[in-house]
Amino acid sequence: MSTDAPSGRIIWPAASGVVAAAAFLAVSELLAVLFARASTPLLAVGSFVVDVVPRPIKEFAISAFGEADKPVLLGGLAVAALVVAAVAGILEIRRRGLGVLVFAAATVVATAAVLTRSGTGALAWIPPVAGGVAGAGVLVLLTSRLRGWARHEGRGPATDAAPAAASDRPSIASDAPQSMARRSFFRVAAIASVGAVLAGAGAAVVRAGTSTIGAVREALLLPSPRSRVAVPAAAELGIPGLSPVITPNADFYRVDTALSVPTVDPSTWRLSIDGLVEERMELGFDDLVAMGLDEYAITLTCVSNEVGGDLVGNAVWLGVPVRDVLRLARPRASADMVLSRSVDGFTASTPLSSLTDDGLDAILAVGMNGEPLPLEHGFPVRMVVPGLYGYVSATKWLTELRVTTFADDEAYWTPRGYSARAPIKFSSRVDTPKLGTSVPAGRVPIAGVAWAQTVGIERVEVRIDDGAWQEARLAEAINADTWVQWVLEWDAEPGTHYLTVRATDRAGRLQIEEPAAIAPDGSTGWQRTLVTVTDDD
Ligand SMILES: Nc1nc2c(c(=O)[nH]1)N[C@H]1C(S)=C(S)[C@@H](COP(=O)(O)O)O[C@H]1N2
Ligand SMILES: [Mo]
Repeated sequence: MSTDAPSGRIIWPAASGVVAAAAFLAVSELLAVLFARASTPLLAVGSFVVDVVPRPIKEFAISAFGEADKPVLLGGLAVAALVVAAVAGILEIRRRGLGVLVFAAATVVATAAVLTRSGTGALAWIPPVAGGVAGAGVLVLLTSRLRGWARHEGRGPATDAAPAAASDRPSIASDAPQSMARRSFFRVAAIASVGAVLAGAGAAVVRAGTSTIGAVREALLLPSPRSRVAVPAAAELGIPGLSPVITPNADFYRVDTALSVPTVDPSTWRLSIDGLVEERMELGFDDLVAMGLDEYAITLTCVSNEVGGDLVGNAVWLGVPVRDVLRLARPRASADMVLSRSVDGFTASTPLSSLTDDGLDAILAVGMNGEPLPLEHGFPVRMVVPGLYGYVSATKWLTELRVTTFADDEAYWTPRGYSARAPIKFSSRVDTPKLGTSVPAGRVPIAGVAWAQTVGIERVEVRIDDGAWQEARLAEAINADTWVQWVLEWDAEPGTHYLTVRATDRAGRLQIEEPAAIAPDGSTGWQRTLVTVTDDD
């Protein structure tokens, strides 16, 4: 029987490569539990890719996959790793050492990715290097078994080119050594695969068991706020399809560069306030909370929000004014910026005055809508600054406030095509009727939200087709830092209609009509949506 012989086959060498790669991943996962939580090669390489991909690709990923952009990236990397592994297996059987070279290269890439992550310890190189050694070892072992299998098929002496290149008809060499050699290959492959699965599962179990931050958060009891936000009943119009005035945590948009949500234990969390200050300071979580907590309603907006988009949300945050915290360290007069840093290396550049001006409620938040911050929204402490896009202000998993200058320091997004300073461009959005839906003729509420953080919305107007602008009814605003709901009752006539919406802020400025892309400092334009009105009755 030659149908299951390895000769001329690609399958078994490729499979050897894949099993070896599984050993690579499993061993590095397992060791990462001990030496460096963030240092599994796949995650580190993924994060590296996130940091280096050009802006248009990142924008495409966010718009095409939305919240699924991270799983898609990791899945894509896994597929790429699988292909490379298979190729390494095939190369190794063709020429001893070639496949090992591929594993060595992968080890170098993974180690570099791990070491360039922020917050990695001195031993972070161990998981990828040990994984690489394990993977290469398994590959060599499996390839030698494949050679043995080929040899016993009577291909003559195994050479480096043996199984794949051999094309003679099999000799009548006895079947026994051949099947023994074959069994030997499958035995090693099975042991390696089972070992990899066990090691990987073991790592996952240990991780789940020790990743208790979710439980720590559940158990965390924050003191009652000294003052609460009163959400007026008239702030909520209660129209079906209209965004609730307070966005529930589960529905709040999420944007960040973190492939795995950082786990930060409040009991060991430290915030350092350094740079251009008279006195460097360090605060623990209890110190921060002891400064006294108040509630603040603030609408957060992402610079990546297109006109009409949903990367905007409103929450009641619980926190401490940043100015009170900065005051402890006494910033020098020469400073004009605070570079806030996350445990995962993300940074944001915020004008110092946006944090210290008395009229502005820039806060270090520990709570969101009556709960401790959700893990993916920055637990245990994040910044929230009214009036600035998130990427220049809303650092999650905060660990450092570095008082500095725009001339001396730049933030994560600055060399990646976004402005160092980015006040929110005020905007308005239609929530209902939804774009492309149809509604029955008659009374139809056109409703949405509008925001102009720190200033407030004065007026929202809607135009149907090319008609006159009609003033919408505004709900009561919670404050000038939050969005406000609006509604216009419309006598909808059958046919298709264009709806256009625009806002005016309390400084008397009209929303910018000219469309602008999200880069470098936020989109502009008036949202225009198409609605079909059906003649039902
Ligand atoms: N650590 C960290 N903080 C971050 C980011 C990030 O990538 N990493 N992204 C910022 C951006 S671009 C925005 S719009 C807000 C989004 O906050 P959310 O995910 O809680 O809605 O977080 C900001 N804070
Ligand atoms: Mo953002």
